[in-house]
Parts: sequence; C-alpha cells; structure tokens
Amino acid sequence: MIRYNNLLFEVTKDYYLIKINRPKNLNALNQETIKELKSCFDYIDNNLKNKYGVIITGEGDKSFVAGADIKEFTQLDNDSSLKFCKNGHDLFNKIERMPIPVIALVNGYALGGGCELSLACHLRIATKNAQFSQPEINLGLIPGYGGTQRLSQIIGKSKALEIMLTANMISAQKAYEYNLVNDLAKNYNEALKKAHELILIFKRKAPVAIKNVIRSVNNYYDINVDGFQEEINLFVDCSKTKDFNEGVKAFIEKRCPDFTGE
Ligand code: DAK
Repeated sequence: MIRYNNLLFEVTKDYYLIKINRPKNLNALNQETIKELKSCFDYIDNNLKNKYGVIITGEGDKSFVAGADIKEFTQLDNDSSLKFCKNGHDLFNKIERMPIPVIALVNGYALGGGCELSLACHLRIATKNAQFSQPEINLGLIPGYGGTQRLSQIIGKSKALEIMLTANMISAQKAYEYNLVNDLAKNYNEALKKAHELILIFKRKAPVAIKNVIRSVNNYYDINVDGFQEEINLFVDCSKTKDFNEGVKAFIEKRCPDFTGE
C-alpha cells in the first residue's frame, strides 16, 4: 500500500478511504498534502476495478479540514500564489471529474479550502459537530480553490454570497437546510455507515452509467460544453454497453441486474 506523509489511505473491499492526517494543525491543507491528494486520486483513477466510491475525511474528531495552511502564506509572492492556486484547482477539478462517486465525510471544521474540498466532492455527509465557513475575507482574500463557483452552484447565489461576505460559521443543521450537505449523522461512525450504504447502492448500478451521470451533470456547469448535446453522446455511449442489455433483460426477467462494467 502507498504511504503518505499527510494522508492515511485505506483500501476496503468496496471503496477507498482517504483521511487527511494532520490533526495537530486541524488537517489544514499545506502544499505537500495537496500534492499527495492529487497523487492519491491519480492512483485511484488507475485502479477502479471492484471499487465503487471514495470517502474522504479528516483524522481526529475536531476537524475535517480547517482551510489552507495559513502558516505557508507568509512566504507567498505572486508566482507562488499563482502556483498554489493552480495546484488546488487541479486537485479539486480532478476530484469533481472522478468516474466513481466521491463522498466528503465532514467530521468537524470545514473552513476555507476545507469547505472547498467538500464542495468538489459529489456528495457530502456531515456529523453533528461539523461547521462550514468561507473565512477568506477575514484574511483579505477570496476563496481560491473554486469556492466562489462551486458554492454558488450548489446552494445558489444569495446564500453563497452571504456565506462568503460574512465569513459566518454555518452549523451542520443549517448546512443541511441550505442543501450544502446531503445528509447528517450523529457521529463519525454513523456517517461512515451512511457513506458505506450509499457506496453499496452504487455497487449495484452500471459503472458506465455512474461515470456518465457524473460527467453529464458536470457539463451543466461548463460553459464550453453543450450539455444537452453531450447528454445525447453519453446516453448513446451507455446504450452500446453490455450492461444496458443486461439491465433490460433483468427487468423483463424480473430479477436484479448483474452488471459487469462492460
Ligand atoms: N492553517 C494552519 N494551522 C492551523 C489552521 C490553518 N488553517 N487552523 C488551525 N491551525 C492550527 C493552529 O494554528 C493550532 O496550531 P498550534 O498553535 O497548536 O501550533 C492548531 O491548529 C489548533 O488550532 P487552535 O488552537 O486555533 O484550535 P481552536 O479549537 O482554538 O480553534 C479554529 C479552531 C478552527 C476556530 C481556529 O484554529 C481557526 O480559526 N483556524 C483558522 C481557520 C481559517 O481561517 N482557515 C483558513 C481559511 S482561508 C490560496 C488558495 C486558497 C486559500 C488561500 C490562498 N492561494 C492560492 C494563495 C484558502 C484559504 C483558506 O482556506
């Protein structure tokens, strides 16, 4: 198994579990962690067989990710600022485009870059103690890892502006009411159980259809793509698979389909 300095990476029977492992710094994202996450998602992307989802969370019971590592900001100049921004964007775009669902298990603070990391995931489950915020404005910044775009896409312009302009902390319950999170859980174990249950649902679906739903929905937010035209292409792509034949056959034979990913 691959070892990382800042991540715990577990391969389970059905899914991959990534834990950001800097609890003394509330799992703040330094550049090394961003690089390791990128390499971890590249590895997953190349090893999708028999894996139906990814769960990403933070080590410890206090924080998912308390933002970008503020201690690294003291050395920033124009070049490094641009490079940092690009590294973050590359990683978060990679997560958003993964062909299997990525679930953020938000178990505490999800601040700044931490909130943005959760937004790049396809689904979010928050524990009762989770708190969300985009406090960049307090540092004289704006969200720099896609937050201005994804928060607006997910919860709408009005609430997104309120969150980014005030830097207020948003409780798990409020985040649920804003549609920022998909589900709530009492604690980490319950959230992990819920995430696993979702992954077992994905396991029963056709992998090409899963991948193409994610792609097609992402296309809605890409101004360079005609989402309707691409939906036709991705639909036709699915209709050429053996799994499509199997899905129709299983329906007619009144049994569960046995999808193979072909
Ligand atoms: N970075 C570095 N260290 C952090 C950290 C962070 N974001 N958050 C917490 N820590 C460290 C604390 O410094 C402390 O370390 P020691 O002092 O023990 O060495 C340790 O974690 C425990 O934190 P506290 O003692 O503060 O714990 P409390 O329970 O009292 O408070 C807190 C928890 C989350 C309310 C507090 O730690 C806090 O306010 N943390 C900062 C939250 C924050 O503002 N995060 C940054 C959001 S802005 C960019 C791209 C993206 C971004 C920026 C630039 N470029 C491309 C240039 C994104 C920016 C953000 O994420």
